Amino acid sequence: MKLHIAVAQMGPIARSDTRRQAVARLCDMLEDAAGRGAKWVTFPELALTTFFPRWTIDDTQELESFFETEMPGKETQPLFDRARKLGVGFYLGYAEIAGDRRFNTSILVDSTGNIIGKYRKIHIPGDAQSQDGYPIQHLEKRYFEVGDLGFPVFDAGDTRIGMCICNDRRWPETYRVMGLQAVDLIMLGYNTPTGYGRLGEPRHLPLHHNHLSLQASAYQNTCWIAAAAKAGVEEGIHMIGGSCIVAPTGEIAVQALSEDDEVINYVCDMSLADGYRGNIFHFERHRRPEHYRAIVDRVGSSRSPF
Ligand code: ING
Repeated sequence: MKLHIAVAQMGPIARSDTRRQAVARLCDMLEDAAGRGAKWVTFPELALTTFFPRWTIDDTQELESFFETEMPGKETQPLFDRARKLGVGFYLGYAEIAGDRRFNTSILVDSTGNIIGKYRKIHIPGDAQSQDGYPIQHLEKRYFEVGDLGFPVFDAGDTRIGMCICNDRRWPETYRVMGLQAVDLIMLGYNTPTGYGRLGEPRHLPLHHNHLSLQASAYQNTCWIAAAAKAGVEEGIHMIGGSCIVAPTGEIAVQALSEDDEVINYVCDMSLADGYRGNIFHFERHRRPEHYRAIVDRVGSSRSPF
């Protein structure tokens, strides 16, 4: 079975940009992707606003201006309408207010404009307070709760589609929980700055770690991965691009070249996973959960035996 998918990478969104401007860019890329024949489009994490967790924001009104209280809302409805007109489904990342709770959220919208799945980011990176000595801050723990929906997998026709968000993609547990639900395609968005923390790591490594995580996970869980960056220098801070579509072989099928709005697409042969699922990664035949207890029983590492 062939599935034609696209990834819509975004360039920077300025703090002063309106949702209307961001949605117009998303609609343009949706048109581009549909024009190429894609049936699914993956947009980035927090695709409607600038990556606001880079700042300490004390003003409640300003902070809440970065969140959506309804989805679709007045300003996002045009994206749903365009998707329905084009007959294309999409993944969209945004900041969600649900009652008195706040999440870093993504939704899966089918080609009729219906929301068929929701995910709330579980691995919330960074800090709750600004860190002395850090050249840039990463304050998602200040603004988002841990997601409460688990890692669900949704049926979209014959394809089982899962989602995650940014830092989730660095943790093998994210993919294995979905792999154990027979996921075929994982969509994810990310905003990944270079130069975070005291790491002072060489500038090429964030991009390397991005692809390393995605390629290993696609291979080890016999699934396709569609990963969309928000990229470029956004409010003075550089974020990696490297959006890509990764095959169950672990190979990058196509990747973005720019750090701007850029659509990439690929016709995925969904049977490519079969050879791996039937042999080397036949979970039922080869996995030994009785020896994996530490993964569930422990949070941090410890020198003591189990
Ligand atoms: N961004 C980052 C990511 O995991 C991060 C968090 C920042 C990790 C800087 C390492 C260095 O790609 C999000 N939004 O999770």
